[in-house]
Amino acid sequence: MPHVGVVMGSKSDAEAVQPALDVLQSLAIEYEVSVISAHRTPEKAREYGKNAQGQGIEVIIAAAGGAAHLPGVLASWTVLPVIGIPLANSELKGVDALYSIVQMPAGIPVACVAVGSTGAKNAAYLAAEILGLKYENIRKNYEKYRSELQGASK
Ligand code: RP5
Repeated sequence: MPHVGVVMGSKSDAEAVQPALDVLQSLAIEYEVSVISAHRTPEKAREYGKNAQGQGIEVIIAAAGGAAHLPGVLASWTVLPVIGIPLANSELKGVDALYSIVQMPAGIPVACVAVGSTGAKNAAYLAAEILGLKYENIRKNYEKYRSELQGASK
C-alpha cells in the first residue's frame, strides 16, 4: 500500500517531479502518482484530498507551477501533511509558484521546498523523515543515505 501520494497539476509537470519519485524509490518508499489540476479538475482535487487518508496515504507531495494552488487546495481537504513543490514552468520561472505555496495563510499549513528538481528531491527526503518516525525500515534507509553523504565530497 502506498505511503506517499504524489500529485502533479499537469502531465507537463512529470519531468520536473521525476527526481522525487527517484528518491522515494531509492529509499524503498511506496508511492502512487496522480495528475490532478486544482482549477481544471477541482472535484477530483476535493475527492483526492478527502479520500487520501482512508486509502492509507500518510504524506502528500503536491507539485504545481504558475499560481500553484494545488498543494493548498489538497491541504484544505485533509489533515495529512502536504509538501508542496513549486515548479518553474511559467514566465516567472517558479517565483509565482514559490510565493503561492510558501505563503499559505495561517491555519492550513503546506511545507514548501525549493523550486524545481532540488525541491522535488527534498520533498521526498522530507517525506522519508516524516514516515521514518513510524516505519523503522524507512528510517534506516534514510539514515544510511545521510551517513553516505558524510563521506561524499563535491
Ligand atoms: C499548473 O499549471 C500545472 O501544475 C502546470 O505546472 C501548469 C501548466 O499546466 P499545463 O497548461 O501545461 O497543463 O496547474
